[in-house]
Amino acid sequence: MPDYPFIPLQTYAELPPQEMRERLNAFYENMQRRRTVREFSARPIPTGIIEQALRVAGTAPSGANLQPWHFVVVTGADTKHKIRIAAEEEEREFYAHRASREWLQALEPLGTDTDKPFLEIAPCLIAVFLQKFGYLPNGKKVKHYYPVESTGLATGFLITALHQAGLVCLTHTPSPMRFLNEILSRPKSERPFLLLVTGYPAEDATVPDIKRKPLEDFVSFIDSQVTAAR
Ligand code: IYR
Repeated sequence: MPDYPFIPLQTYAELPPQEMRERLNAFYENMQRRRTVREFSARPIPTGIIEQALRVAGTAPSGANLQPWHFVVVTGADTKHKIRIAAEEEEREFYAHRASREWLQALEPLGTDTDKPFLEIAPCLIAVFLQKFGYLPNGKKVKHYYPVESTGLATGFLITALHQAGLVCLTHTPSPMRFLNEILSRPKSERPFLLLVTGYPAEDATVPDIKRKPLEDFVSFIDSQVTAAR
């Protein structure tokens, strides 16, 4: 393992409580506007935006800092077409046979089906791969720790960054999605994790009127210290 020197925490900046609140409120206001979108415009994404959003993804914490992820950015019509054909094939199998009745019922409010036109319409598909193993600069093979959690975190950072940039995305999970390894020439050791469809929403895009749980429904405070006013 590489031997790192320890350096002062120069990047940290404490905020006064009022600024904490203001910044966080503004961030929440922005984040609560994020919606998963399934109808995309074909408009291209301005230069450099995807790269910068991916840099944000790369700042996520990871097990033993091994950064067990790989992202493939797809913008070409031919590759998008191949992905659509393969994904729709899997989805036909999913909706007709693989999904349980219960699962299909859970998906009903979202109105999803086997047709995935967005895979060709959207200007950019980002395939996220998870690496169970990696290689050190000296070529030595190393096991990755918590690759699922780490890749999930990096993907969350990416979704947040794309939203921050004013783009929308769809967290698409054709299942199984091994076809992505073949189409995108990724090694077998990498597991396709998610296909992030991204771009601008279609002008007439609609989304289901679903609600997010209020705080009380997903958080419990055992000790009130964290919320103590000061
Ligand atoms: N992969 C399928 C089904 C699907 C599954 C879940 I969980 C969703 O939240 C949405 C869809 C599809 O993409 O249609």
